Amino acid sequence: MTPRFLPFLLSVSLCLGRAVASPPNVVLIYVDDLGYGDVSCYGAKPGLTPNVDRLAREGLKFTDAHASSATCTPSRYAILTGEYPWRRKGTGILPGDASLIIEPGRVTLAQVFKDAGYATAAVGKWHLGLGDGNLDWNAAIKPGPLEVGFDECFIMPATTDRVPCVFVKDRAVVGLDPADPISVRYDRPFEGLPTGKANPELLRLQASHGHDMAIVNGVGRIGYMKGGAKALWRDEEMADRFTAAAVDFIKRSRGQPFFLYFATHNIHVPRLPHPRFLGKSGMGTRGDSIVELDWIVGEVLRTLDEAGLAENTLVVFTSDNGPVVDDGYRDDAVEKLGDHKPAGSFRGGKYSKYEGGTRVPMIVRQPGKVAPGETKALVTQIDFVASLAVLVGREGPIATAPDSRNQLAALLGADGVGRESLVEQGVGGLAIRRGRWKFIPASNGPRMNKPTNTELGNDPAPRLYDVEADPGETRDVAAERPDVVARLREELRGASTAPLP
Ligand code: NG6
Ligand code: CA
Repeated sequence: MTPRFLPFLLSVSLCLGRAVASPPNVVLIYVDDLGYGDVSCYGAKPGLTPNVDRLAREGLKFTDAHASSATCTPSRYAILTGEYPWRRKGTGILPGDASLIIEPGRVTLAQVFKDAGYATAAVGKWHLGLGDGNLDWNAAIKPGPLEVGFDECFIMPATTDRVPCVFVKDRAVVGLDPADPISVRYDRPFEGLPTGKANPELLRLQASHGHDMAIVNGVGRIGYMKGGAKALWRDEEMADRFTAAAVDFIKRSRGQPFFLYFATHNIHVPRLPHPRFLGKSGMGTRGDSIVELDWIVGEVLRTLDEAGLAENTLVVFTSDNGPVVDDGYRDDAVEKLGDHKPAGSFRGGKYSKYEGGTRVPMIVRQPGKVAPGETKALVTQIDFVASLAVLVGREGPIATAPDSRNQLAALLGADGVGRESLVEQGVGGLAIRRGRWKFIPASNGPRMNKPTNTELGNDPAPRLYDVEADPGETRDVAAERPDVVARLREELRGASTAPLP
């Protein structure tokens, strides 16, 4: 090679080096209560979810991906911190007036991106608490998402069925009239205001269990609130509002790397999709909420296409816990379920230690980077922090994410095995997966979550299942394989009692 070519070659290779090293934008679509079998590409009836199916066609579909837990707050804590939630007190399902449970300054998933120069935003469901005690909803709402790595947010504080039923943008309630301040509490009603319990005649959606406190938009909620009339959300518009915020962030962030945490309120109860989706699924409002969710996914994909960002954006689609049919309202979900199987072939669902509790749909797409297909790799959302840190070029371990491991190769499809083992959290305890084995220790907890009619996986005898041969966890093989039982019992004990860093 003659020396005069060197500068040219050097600049080409530097350019290529930069192009190869240039990390993609990341859009994480985090769905609420979507079960393994709830979308067509995972076994629901054809045509229900064309946009999610497109994602699966163009991306990598996981068949053994897990949320950390079978309910919302702990799974969200895990995906954002990289720490198993059961290591900390206070990480169960939070009321809407709870304080923030992620310590400000921690290296969260959002902070990883922020430190790498990304613009970061949280849109949709939060449910990780806000403030640090006695929060005044009429003043600056902090600490919150902006103190744990997000540049901006447009969120609902807790769940669709918990007060306060308002949107929070950055640190303020959207549309709040100072002359009509908001008060929120969970311990007793506000005098003079109707409740679902005292005034069921005011409800347009009856509760099947709980949900009998404040009445907002004719729907009984959990918790009590007063004031803020102009700021109250309208349930039927929530998908449009959140989608508009997500689309706006993507469009504004074009030209710089960005991370969008888009946590949909679909398909949690109360299921009140926009009227344009009513009747579209033929499965009642739970199915219609899935159709609305699919529209949301379509809007995100369309925005990326139109902005020319599809190639350089890693889209991750997954859910915070397994499915539930009746979660507290008399919508028509049970009656109209038909032969739809929300948890696919898995046992249990939301709240449960069986696979239906944490095994969720997960699709990863980046055209040209992630080869389309299907993978059996065992993966967990807890590993997003460490894995995506590697994606954006961060070096060194993250001390506050002790359970998060670099599984980037599995997430991008290069490694078809993934983790050797992971811990699953149901209501009332833990279970462990190692390869094909699933061990559930003995537990005297209730067998059923009665109101939702879900098997919890609590059993006075320890159980062992071969989930490869028997995905439905129907045949206990503990007596046949005492060696595996002993090994997994020990491993779970070790993992759950390991000292905190
Ligand atoms: C339960 C609620 C349920 C749902 C759940 C949290 C009752 C009877 N049940 O306590 O409706 O809100 O909490 O769901 O109130 S999660 O997906 O946010 O974890
Ligand atoms: Ca949930």
